[in-house]
Amino acid sequence: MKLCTIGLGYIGLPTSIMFAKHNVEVIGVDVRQEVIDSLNSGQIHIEEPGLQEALEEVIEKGTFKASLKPEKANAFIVSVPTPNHNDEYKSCDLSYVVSAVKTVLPYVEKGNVIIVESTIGPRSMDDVVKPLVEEAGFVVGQDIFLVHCPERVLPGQILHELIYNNRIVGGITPECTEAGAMIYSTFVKGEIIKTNAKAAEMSKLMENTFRDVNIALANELAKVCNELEINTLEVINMANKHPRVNLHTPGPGVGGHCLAVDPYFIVAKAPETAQLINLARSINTSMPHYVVENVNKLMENVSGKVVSVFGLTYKGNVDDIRESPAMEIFEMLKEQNKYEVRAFDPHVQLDWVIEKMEQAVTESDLILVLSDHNEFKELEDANLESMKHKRIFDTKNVVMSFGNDVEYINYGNLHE
Ligand code: SAJ
Repeated sequence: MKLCTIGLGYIGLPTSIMFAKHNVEVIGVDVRQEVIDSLNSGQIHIEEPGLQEALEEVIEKGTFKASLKPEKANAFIVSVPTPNHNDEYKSCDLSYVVSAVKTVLPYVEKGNVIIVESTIGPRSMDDVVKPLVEEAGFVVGQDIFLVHCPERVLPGQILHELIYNNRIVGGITPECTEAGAMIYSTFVKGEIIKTNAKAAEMSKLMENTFRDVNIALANELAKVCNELEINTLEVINMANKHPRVNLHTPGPGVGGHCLAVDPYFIVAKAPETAQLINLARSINTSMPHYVVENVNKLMENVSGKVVSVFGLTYKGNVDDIRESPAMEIFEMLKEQNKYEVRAFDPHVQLDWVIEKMEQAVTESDLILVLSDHNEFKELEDANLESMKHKRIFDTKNVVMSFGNDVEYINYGNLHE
């Protein structure tokens, strides 16, 4: 089988490499020349455990090639970004998907399968993508098999989850579904769940919305507990011992290109009805302000001047700073013009990010932890002696050890 993938980002690249590992001939297409050059020379451009070795393996095998142009293939997978539109309800911007489908259509032949993996608003396949394929003169379900197969892998565990997660395959017709399922059976060991395109779209959105709403609940409870001088984290741990309770973890806000984006796709399609989903979004987007407010309080009572931000990424052990609440907090603190704000993140290579932890903490009045990187778990030997005020505000509850004379603050004891 020959496969042509469009979009070599956080999902498209691991997916392409996974097929190539399983002896499928893969042409990976991207519009960024530097990404093509880097991949063809055997170097990945994103951080994901195991991916570099996997790329080297498929280049060695000769089953993967990156290119600016698509080629004829048996199947095409579209894995491009779907940001929010800048409209009232932040609806799904399908322009990259539309453009990717239009790019491949000249290469498509009867019998081919077109799969959209990008997360899309409800009904996008039926109302937008299908008409594009029909306009090109194909009968969907007879000539061309059109499928939505949403990606549902967790950054940081992508290579494992690609194989072992269950996979939802939603065709425009049952024939399309069968064709899509056949393709993923190349490497998927989880269950392949067959459905229609609309249900597949909605399932992906429901999953991320479930998580976003639950995190909003945890964030709201953290604020309430803080107001009432109750240790939230202790209570969440206790409550979670109930057999049917699974409270999520409060944090500095919800980031990434999924949870902070996808729930709006539902809201935009049913704004009158999707009240809770919309409210959850606004609770989560309020968290960076809440963190900044509390930093100001903490700094006020030591007359501090230097804040050392630990972690800029949207979550731990990844290098992704897209839609990152940590970045938002960092910017907000800087804009206030009250403190010298330093950024330290071992996963982010930018020239204004401090490389050495010692340098980031010297003369500092507060370490503000915003991402749960493994490197932040043990700060015992981090030379915190050089800090002016030895204090840590850990919004991710990740720091496990920090030395005796350090004041440690998290959402549990923020009120004290
Ligand atoms: N977060 C919290 N508290 C929690 C859990 C997460 O504040 O209890 C925050 C994280 O710090 C981060 C954000 O939420 O800022 C999202 O992180 P995440 O680990 O929950 O999820 P993502 O965005 O990395 O990946 C999600 C996953 N979806 C679900 O778990 C339902 C993944 O399976 C999807 O494939 C991915 O979205 C996607 O691409 O849509």
